[in-house]
Amino acid sequence: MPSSASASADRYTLYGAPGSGATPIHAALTLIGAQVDTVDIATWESESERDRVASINPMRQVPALVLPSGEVMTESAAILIWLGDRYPEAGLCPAPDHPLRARYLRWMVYLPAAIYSLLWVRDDPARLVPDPSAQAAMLERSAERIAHCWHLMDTQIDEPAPYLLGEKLSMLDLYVTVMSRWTPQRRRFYRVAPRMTPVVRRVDADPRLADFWAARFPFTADHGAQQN
Ligand SMILES: N[C@@H](CCC(=O)N[C@@H](CS)C(=O)NCC(=O)O)C(=O)O
Repeated sequence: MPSSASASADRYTLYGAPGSGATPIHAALTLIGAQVDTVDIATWESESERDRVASINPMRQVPALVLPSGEVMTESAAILIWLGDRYPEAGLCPAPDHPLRARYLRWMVYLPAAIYSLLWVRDDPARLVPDPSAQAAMLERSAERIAHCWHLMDTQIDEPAPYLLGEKLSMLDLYVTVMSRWTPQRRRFYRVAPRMTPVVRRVDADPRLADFWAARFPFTADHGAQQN
């Protein structure tokens, strides 16, 4: 996957944190070969962390990406789609007129709509469920819902060959690989999404991303690459 001259001249600032929704974006920029300055803010940990990103993203969330033009972009799927289109030579998405484009957009939007949005509910349960005694049920049910959404995707996606959209690794593979390490984590994902399992393991083991994973989202016993 060659990096073009224009890609290596482009410089981005990525607000995120290791393991956050900034991770697939950072992985994509690594494959693209663009320069990335990172600002690590673990928004899910505290109000004071969220305050740190408020001037960049009034939603007080990461990821947020400052583009070479100076414009700020938020929304992980939109950023990944935009980067894929901006650097076609990286081959990380089907072109707008490609037969796989509809499938690509469908699943790129499904992930934040059906799954990622539930993380906000879980990150600080008191925001929606003030009664502490009710929070455990909400956490359990939202984890079940996420697992079910992975299962529904798994049953509808074509048999991966070898990636989710066929021969080429795409933004969709990067997105699923990172999100499948979040709650309810890989052990559960492997059970509910057996067709996508070899894909995420393949992306975990991609030699072009080995240094990146080690530095920005090291594998652990809870969501590691080797876990069954
Ligand atoms: N729709 C956003 C969701 C971003 C999001 O939920 N980010 C998490 C971190 S991975 C966050 O900042 N959470 C802070 C909070 O719970 O308010 C996207 O797709 O980028």
